Amino acid sequence: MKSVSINAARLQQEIDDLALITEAAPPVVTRVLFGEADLRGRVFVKNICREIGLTIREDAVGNIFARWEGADKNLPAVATGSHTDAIPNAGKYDGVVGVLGALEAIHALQAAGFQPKRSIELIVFTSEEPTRFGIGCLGSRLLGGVLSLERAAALRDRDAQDLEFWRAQGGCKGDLSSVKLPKDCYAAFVELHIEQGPILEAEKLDIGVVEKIAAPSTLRVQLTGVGGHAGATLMPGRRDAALAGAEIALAVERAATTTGNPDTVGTTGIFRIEPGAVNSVPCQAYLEIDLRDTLVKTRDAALVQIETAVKEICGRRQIEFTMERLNVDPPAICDAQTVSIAESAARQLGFTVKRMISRAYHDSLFMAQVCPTTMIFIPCHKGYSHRPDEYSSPAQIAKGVAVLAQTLAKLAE
Ligand code: HGY
Ligand code: MN
Ligand code: MN
Repeated sequence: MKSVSINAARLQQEIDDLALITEAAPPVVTRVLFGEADLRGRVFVKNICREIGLTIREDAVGNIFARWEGADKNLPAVATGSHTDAIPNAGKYDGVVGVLGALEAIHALQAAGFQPKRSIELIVFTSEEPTRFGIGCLGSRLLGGVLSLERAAALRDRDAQDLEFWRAQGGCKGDLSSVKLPKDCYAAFVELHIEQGPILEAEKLDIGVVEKIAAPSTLRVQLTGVGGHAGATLMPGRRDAALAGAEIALAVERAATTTGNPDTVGTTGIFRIEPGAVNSVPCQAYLEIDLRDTLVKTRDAALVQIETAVKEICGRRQIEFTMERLNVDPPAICDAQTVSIAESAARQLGFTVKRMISRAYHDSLFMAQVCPTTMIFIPCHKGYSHRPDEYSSPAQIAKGVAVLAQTLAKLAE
């Protein structure tokens, strides 16, 4: 095989072009599940897959599979991939580096004359972000059989639309029961992703290899108080839903900062109040709470502390509430052998590398329940992510792609 050369300029152009497919005004990137921008983004990626001769299929929830056939079709393939959906007010690299970068890695291996024994398959996962239904990794959860078909059928977006409605919008065919992957369908899965944290940049390192992915959970709380005229409703006896929500948001912060584990993080990322008129006492509040941790024990203790606080606050303020755990997931432990293959690839390429924990969740969290999995991280500026000034340089991205290409070649030979 000739030496593998990554076309950083071509890849950057593709990243920049995809970033222009957005629901918002560039440079803001937003592509929510099966919305118009998400659908155009999928077409954009599939066109590149076709240009490099990959065979494409889509499953019943819209996960896209693009395969480079290996010499031995009977062997489990090697998979790589990530997501192209993006939360509101996002940047252009989260997920995209792992999709377009994987295509560039495959393109470069083809150009170098590499002939894979095992097929290499790109997966573009449906709805890695939680924006549509409140739960992240919808596509990889169903691939891994982690989300029951009943739970999937019960999902509703903020307009009470269900998954069937959005599957139809996405042109998905087939029954959801066909999505779950058979055990050992893949020999390994490797995801390239920006770190979404400051460590690699701060330590001036080229590459991170992920050994563990933190345990995420999401709590949905609906609060109902009593509305009224802001001027005519005196303070005593008010049942203000927003103030109950405010106390709950502070209880989330308190729970996350008192576990004794610095890796516990809690965020009230969604906080909507109704009717949203300055001169009207809020009668409704809706919160979505994101709680994560590298340790299940402290994550679960913090979750119970928050739920207890919700009950106490609503009792004291005479606020009715409903509370639902949308997801409470275990952490993922990455496969030691796959980790060391990726780490050796980085070293053989002369890059500096460290093993690390991913505090962000990814589709790898669920692919780790399907097959041996690891992730390759590249630095991102000041760790910024989920904001438009998210940034990794073409050189940093090219190093990640080169390590991915070398890792895929090793796994597929
Ligand atoms: O929220 C996360 O960790 C991921 O970026 N969706
Ligand atoms: Mn993200
Ligand atoms: Mn991501």
